[in-house]
Amino acid sequence: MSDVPKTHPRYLSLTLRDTIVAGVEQGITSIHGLIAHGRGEAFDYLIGEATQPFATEAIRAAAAMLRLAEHPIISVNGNVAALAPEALIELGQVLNAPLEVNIFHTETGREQRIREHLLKHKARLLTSPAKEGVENSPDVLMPTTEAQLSYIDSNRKFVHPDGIFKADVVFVPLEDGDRCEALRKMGKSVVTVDLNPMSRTAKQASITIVDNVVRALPLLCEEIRNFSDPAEQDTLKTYSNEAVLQKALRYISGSGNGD
Ligand code: PTJ
Repeated sequence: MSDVPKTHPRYLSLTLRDTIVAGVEQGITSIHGLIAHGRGEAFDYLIGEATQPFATEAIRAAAAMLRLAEHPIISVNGNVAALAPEALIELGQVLNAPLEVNIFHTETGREQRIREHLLKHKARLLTSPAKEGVENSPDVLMPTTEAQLSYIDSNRKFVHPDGIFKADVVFVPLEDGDRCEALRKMGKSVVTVDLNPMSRTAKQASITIVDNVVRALPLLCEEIRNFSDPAEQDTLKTYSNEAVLQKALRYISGSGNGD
């Protein structure tokens, strides 16, 4: 880790940079992930590096969609694995859903290293006193050649038959647009977290949370934990991803307060 002092006004952002660089050094994050992170940083700056009302609205709808899913799945790439491993495990626990490693840039051993990284954090979380009583611990599924997604040619097409292939709702933070489109064409719902409200993924997902994944994931876990009202189903019926993205764009352009 670098020696950024805690008093530095951009301490949190710089710490995240350290985390993603460490991910590359550990062979978890692709070198291309640094570029993706930089793009994210620029948009995070534009939304005030804070969870805005358009993100809170999306998180509420995402919690309902994921809770009401029959077979939810959490897709994990090299960036999110480095940035938020514990929150991913917690999300798997609160949803009782497996995690599935799925990466775009093929590199020998990276999928396995991501799996081991997640399992290490799962072990840590399960033995942490604060988390005592959490019984269900998510599996970490790996891609296979047995099941393949249609409409996509990249490495992302290789999936697990009991995971992404079977899922009705797929949670895919920091996604690239191609797979999001393929999943939608296959009739699946997609929940994503993407700081860029103009990305192809943001536009094509069923629900896009325009926020940093490190802030959004704990809030999503909390919202799912507190989910009890079946009336939330109605929220989903009227939810418009496009309208929420417009709120984010208005906020960024200075013509809206995010609500
Ligand atoms: O590990 P791999 O091989 O699967 O590769 C993962 C990356 C992220 C490199 C790959 O999926 C990729 O190239 O993604 P893109 O097309 O660059 O898209 C990443 C999107 O995530 C961009 O729209 C960024 O603005 C956004 N983003 C970056 N960092 C964050 C983020 N969104 C939320 N939280 C972040 N921390």
